[in-house]
Amino acid sequence: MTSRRNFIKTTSFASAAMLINKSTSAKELPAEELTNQTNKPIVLSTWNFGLKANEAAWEILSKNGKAIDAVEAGVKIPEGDPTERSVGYGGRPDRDGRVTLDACIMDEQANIGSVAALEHIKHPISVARAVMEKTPHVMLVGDGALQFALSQGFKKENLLVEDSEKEWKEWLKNSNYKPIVNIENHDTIGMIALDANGDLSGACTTSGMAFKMHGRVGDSPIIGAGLYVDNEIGAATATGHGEEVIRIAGCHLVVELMRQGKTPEQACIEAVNRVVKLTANRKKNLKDIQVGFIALNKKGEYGSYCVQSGFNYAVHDSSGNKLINADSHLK
Ligand code: SD4
Repeated sequence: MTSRRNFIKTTSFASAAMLINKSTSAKELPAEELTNQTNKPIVLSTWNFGLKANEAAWEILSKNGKAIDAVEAGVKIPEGDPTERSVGYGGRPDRDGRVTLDACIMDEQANIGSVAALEHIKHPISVARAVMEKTPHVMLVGDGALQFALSQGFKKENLLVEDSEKEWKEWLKNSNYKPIVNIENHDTIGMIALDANGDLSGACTTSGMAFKMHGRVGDSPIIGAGLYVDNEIGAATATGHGEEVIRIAGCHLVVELMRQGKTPEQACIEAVNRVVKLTANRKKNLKDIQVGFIALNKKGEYGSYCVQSGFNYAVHDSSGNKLINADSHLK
């Protein structure tokens, strides 16, 4: 297999060893003992901006904080950054010039909350969390989600920044909706974490595909598609063309594959293979599609896979914070 995978194995073994006993080096421990250890805490998130997001999550995880608090704090970093043009404030608008946001969150007890097509609120992930904690429901959309957010004290703001507005006006000249693979790069942030207590949680937030139809909802706020957590098994999150992730109930599939004994990377590979197969069956061009998964299991082992090269993700554990290029089906 690739040297990257070996690198991953080496680093997770090394961190496991550090957790076992600070004065014992990895070499002194028998391999079976190392593999029985859990690499925790650990947090993974999609794309380059995952590095900064991981730092915020690590602040909480490294102090024995809860994974659910870590993932919310982590994804709020790109949400609040107007220069990140695919998440939260500063996100690209739909074809009507409206910034509509999708987000969801899931904790170790299978509590879930989600918002879709939410406008004017900078941190949709926190609204999703409020849906989870303060309503009898799991998902609120559009105006209802906005009304709920306002009732909870969230501030109504203009999220359309100048650069996004300019791009949208440029796009209007041809109004051709054809997302170009990896051009919408650095988009959705999906984050999954295992805390020091051994609990898993995840969060996912995005402004969705740029210039989508008004009202279009992608995979990111859909539990089971853009995110799934099973505290007995593992967690997964997705990025890329949401329609394709929804088609295979992607993240639920990845977690179920881990339940069947697959490693996180094997599970991501098999889920991507499903996308590849369905795309061929539907006689669509795979070159027009990007889907990437990242996954983490209960032992703190992780992996990823995507359709096209160019997808990366950030991992922070006790050995540090690093960016990893995901292996891809198309090279
Ligand atoms: C969506 N999955 O709305 C998101 C966008 C994304 O790479 O991740 N694009 O379909």
